[in-house]
Amino acid sequence: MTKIIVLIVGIALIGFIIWWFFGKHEIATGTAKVTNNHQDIDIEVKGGYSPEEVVLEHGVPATLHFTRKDASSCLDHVVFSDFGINQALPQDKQVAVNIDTSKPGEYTWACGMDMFHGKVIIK
Ligand SMILES: [Cu+2]
Repeated sequence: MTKIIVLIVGIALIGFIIWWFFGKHEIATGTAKVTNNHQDIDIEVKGGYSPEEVVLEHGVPATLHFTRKDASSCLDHVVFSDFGINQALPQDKQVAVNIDTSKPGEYTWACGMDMFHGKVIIK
């Protein structure tokens, strides 16, 4: 009996590992809303970024509104190295980060310790 249980647990564990490494992990993508030649999108910061991929329109001034709901100090800064931005995110406060959309491309952002990441895609 014990052998069967060990076998089942073993198979379940292998299945989990395969799923973890090879399964498709969906990335939440959000598209900014454009109103009066300005685009805005809200990003929740809680154990990561949601959405963690943001699509912006090229040439339209953009603002990302970050709200940190996570108490961990890990996420208390957001860094856009391509734009020279290092913005503090006080907990439960919405913080606006303006993004220069003049050049199409992909730009990543990260937490202050470079552990959590997100991406801005300017099309
Ligand atoms: Cu961090």
